[in-house]
Amino acid sequence: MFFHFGMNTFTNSEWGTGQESQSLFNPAHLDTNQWMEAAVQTGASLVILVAKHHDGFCLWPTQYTDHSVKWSPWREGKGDVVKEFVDAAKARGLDAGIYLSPWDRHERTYGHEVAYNEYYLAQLHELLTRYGSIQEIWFDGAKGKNATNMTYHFQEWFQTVKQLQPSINIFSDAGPDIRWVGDEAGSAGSTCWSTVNRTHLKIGDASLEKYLNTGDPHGTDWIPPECDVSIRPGWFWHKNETAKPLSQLLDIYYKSVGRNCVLLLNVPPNSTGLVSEADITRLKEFHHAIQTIFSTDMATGSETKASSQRGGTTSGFTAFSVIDGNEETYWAPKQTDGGHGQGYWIELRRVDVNSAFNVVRIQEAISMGQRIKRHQVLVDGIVVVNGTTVGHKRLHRLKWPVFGRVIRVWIKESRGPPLLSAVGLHFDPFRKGIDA
Ligand code: FUL
Repeated sequence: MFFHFGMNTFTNSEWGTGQESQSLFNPAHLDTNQWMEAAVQTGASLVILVAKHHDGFCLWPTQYTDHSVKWSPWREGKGDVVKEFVDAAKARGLDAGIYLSPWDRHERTYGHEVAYNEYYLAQLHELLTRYGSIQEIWFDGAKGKNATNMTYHFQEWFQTVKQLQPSINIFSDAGPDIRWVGDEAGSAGSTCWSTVNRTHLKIGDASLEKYLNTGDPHGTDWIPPECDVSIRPGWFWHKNETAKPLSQLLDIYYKSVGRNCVLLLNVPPNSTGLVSEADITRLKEFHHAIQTIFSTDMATGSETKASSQRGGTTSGFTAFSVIDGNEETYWAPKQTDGGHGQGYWIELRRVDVNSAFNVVRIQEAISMGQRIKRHQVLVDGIVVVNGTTVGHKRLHRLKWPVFGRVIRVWIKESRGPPLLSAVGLHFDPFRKGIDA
C-alpha cells in the first residue's frame, strides 16, 4: 500500500509549487497505526510512504533544509512522520518503503548538478540510516514540462542505497530491482514479462511506457513490474474525491496481480492525518471480495494428468503438484516432451461438476524463471482462453461461468519446458461485464 501524504494534503493540490508555508502542515489526529490497520485489513504486506514529494516538503526533520515538519506546528516541530510510519509498520509485521522525489521545486540547489545531487544523497543517507531496515525505495521519474534542467546521478544514488541497505529493492523506470509498469492505471500488459533489457531503459523517458508494460521475452535482466495506482482519482487526498468503486478495484487486481505484477495501491490519508472511513470501508469490501473469490478452489480434489512428467511418480514433479496448495512444488514435463510443435499440457478432471467457475488461475514456478509464451485453456475440449505470458500468477476471467469436467491448460510455446506450480478454478460473483 502506498501513502501519499504531505503539503498537498493541506492545499488541495497534486503538485505543490514548493512555496507553501510550513505552517500549513498540521494534521490534528495523525495516527500511523490507523494507516497500518487499513493496510493489514486489506492484506497488504508492504507499505510505502512519500517522505518528500515534488514540492520538497520533508516529512522527517532533515538537517539539510528548513522545509520540513520541524518548522511546522505539528507536534510543535518535534514530530517525525517517517519514524512513526516505519515503527507502526514494523509493529504490524509490514515491510516499509520510502519514496523520495528527485524533482524538488523548493530546494534552491535544484538545477545545480553537484550541489543538488549531494543534497539528495545526504537525504537518502538520513532516510536509510535512521529508521532501521527499509525494504523498498521508490525513485519517481516524474518532472514538470517546464522544470529546471537537472541531471540526476542515479548510479551513485543506487550504490549508496545498496551500501546502506544491502537487501533493499530499488524501484524506478529502469529498476534495477523493480520496474514501473508504464502507467498509473494499475494495468500491466496482457503480455507481461518479468524480464527486460536494462540497456534499453532510461528513467523519465515516456517513449518506454509500452516496453515497460509488456517487458521483453529476450530480456536478460530480471526486473519484475510493480503497478502503482490510487484508490481515488488523485494521489493525494482531496475533500471532493471519493474511492473507486469495488468493480474497478477488482478490475485493477486482475490486471496487475493477475498479470504477473505486484499491486501498489495508494490510499491517501486526509488532512486530519487519518485514512478516511469511506476509504476503509471500500478497502474492506475489496479484501472481502478477493477472499470470497479465491478462498474456494474448484480444482481441489481433481484427478491430474499431463502430457508427460519428469522422473517417476515419486520425483516431486508430478501433475498433482499444481493442485497441492503448495506454491513451492511444481509440475515439470520431460525435457523431450513438446518436441513436435504440440507444446505441453496438463489436465484436471473435476470430481464435482456442479460448481461453476469463471476465473482460471495459472502460476509458474517463478523461482525457476518465466517461461510460458503462449497458452490456451480448454474446457471439455473447447477453447475458453487464448493467452500469452503467465509468470507468477495469471488470472483469466471467463466470459461466462462454466461447469465443465475436464480442464486442460495447454502450453503452446515456451522458453524451455514450462514449470507450473498451480492451476486453480474460482468463481467470481462480483463479475458483471464481459471484458475478459
Ligand atoms: C508520479 C507523480 O508525479 C505523482 O504525483 C505520484 O507521486 C505518482 C506515484 O508518481 O510520477
